[in-house]
Amino acid sequence: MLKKRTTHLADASSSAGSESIEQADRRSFFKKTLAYSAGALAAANVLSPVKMRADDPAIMEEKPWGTTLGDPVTKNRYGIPSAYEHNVIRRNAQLLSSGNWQASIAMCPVQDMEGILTPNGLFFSRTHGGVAHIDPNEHRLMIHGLVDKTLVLTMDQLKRYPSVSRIHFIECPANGGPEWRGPQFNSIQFAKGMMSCAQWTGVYIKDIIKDLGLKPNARWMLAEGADNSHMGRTVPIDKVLDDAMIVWGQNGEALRPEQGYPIRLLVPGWEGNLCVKWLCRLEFASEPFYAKEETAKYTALKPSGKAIQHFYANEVNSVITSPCPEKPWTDLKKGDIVEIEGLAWSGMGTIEGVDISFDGGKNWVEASLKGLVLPKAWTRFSYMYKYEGKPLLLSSRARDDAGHIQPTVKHEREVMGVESVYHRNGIHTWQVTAKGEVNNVQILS
Ligand SMILES: Nc1nc2c(c(=O)[nH]1)N[C@H]1C(S)=C(S)[C@@H](COP(=O)(O)O)O[C@H]1N2
Ligand SMILES: [Mo]
Repeated sequence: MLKKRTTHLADASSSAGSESIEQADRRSFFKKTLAYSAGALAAANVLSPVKMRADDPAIMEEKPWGTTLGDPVTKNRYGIPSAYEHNVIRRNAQLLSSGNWQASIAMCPVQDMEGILTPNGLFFSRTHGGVAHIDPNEHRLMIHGLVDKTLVLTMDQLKRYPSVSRIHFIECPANGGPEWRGPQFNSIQFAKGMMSCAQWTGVYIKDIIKDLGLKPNARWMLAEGADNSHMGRTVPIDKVLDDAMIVWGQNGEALRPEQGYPIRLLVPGWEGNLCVKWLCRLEFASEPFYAKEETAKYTALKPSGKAIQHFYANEVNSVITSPCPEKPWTDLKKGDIVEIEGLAWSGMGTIEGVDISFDGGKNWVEASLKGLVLPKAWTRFSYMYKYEGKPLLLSSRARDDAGHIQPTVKHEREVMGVESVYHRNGIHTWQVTAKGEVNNVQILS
């Protein structure tokens, strides 16, 4: 009986035939990884022995919050985070600012994010002419050009279209851009903080178009902002009719002024600069054209001196958020079980898997994806690791369901050189020292 079953199994696997060895290996490898993780958890401690003192004042003493009344519920009409979280803030760097704080960027504290949604007060903020504060009653959206019916909408009229809510990241294509020539910041916030992820509520432009009618020669859509920069961007019509949205809601409330209140364009997965904030005009046209030539679009400079002109989707990418320079492992003891966590994202699809390397990319193990796994959204990954107090080169490598995988830094440099600013998605590595400190490094071999 047993023999027969064994034979049967062998037959089944050989008859699968076309299944690649790599896949089969990956599967059995994955099983082993799971077994290890579970075993490690049973055998070791997530926390090293915790010393408790009977006279610990945190246990023994009455605290003011337990002996006096708290605030009345009427105190904070709009709630704010605990005062003890005062370090969890957006940060800006002189290096990323062209000499003033209006044409600048405030980076998201990626190291402090929980789950996949960025709280609105911490969403990264990039402005070319400062944050506009628009009175929605005085704001209109004009839709014109190659449409059958021109419209000028009030905000109330726009919101009469059936709304949808979608979770998507926005990433400036310059995220990590200062680091083409090598690490610049010993910080995840500065190295990777030009991105955030939110649940956006608004209307698909294709649904408005059903109402307006599009002329057959409409190939491009210009979007213009009402802020001081009057930023204009053009988006190809296929993307517009696929999943571009006009949004007014962000994580359950109105957009924040920093995100373009009262409305912005959302072009899921594509360069953040296309997501025009304080949106006031959409024009459909047969040719790509730009409100201001110099702010028209980002291009990618190649070693040949030529630039890639139309370069829209943010490529598959990932970064380990714990540990990172801001969240080192200096408190760990040998034998501790620790969770390695990170974020992966792709503007071209859904994250399919993330691998982790402890030796700078020579060997890889598969992490597990945690929580919601959605297209063009931050995806959290996790790996339980037994800390050994050894130096590590800790890297993550994501792949998406469109078949893309992150390149090595070496490969990326071979193809793109180091002169570009945009679209860096090479494998990111943290050096973990024997003491558990974490440094930003690049592996060039
Ligand atoms: N009107 C307007 N829209 C804009 C910008 C701007 O300066 N003005 N900055 C763009 C850039 S470069 C990026 S990366 C994203 C950033 O979106 P966020 O500030 O909500 O993070 O907004 C884009 N939309
Ligand atoms: Mo940007």
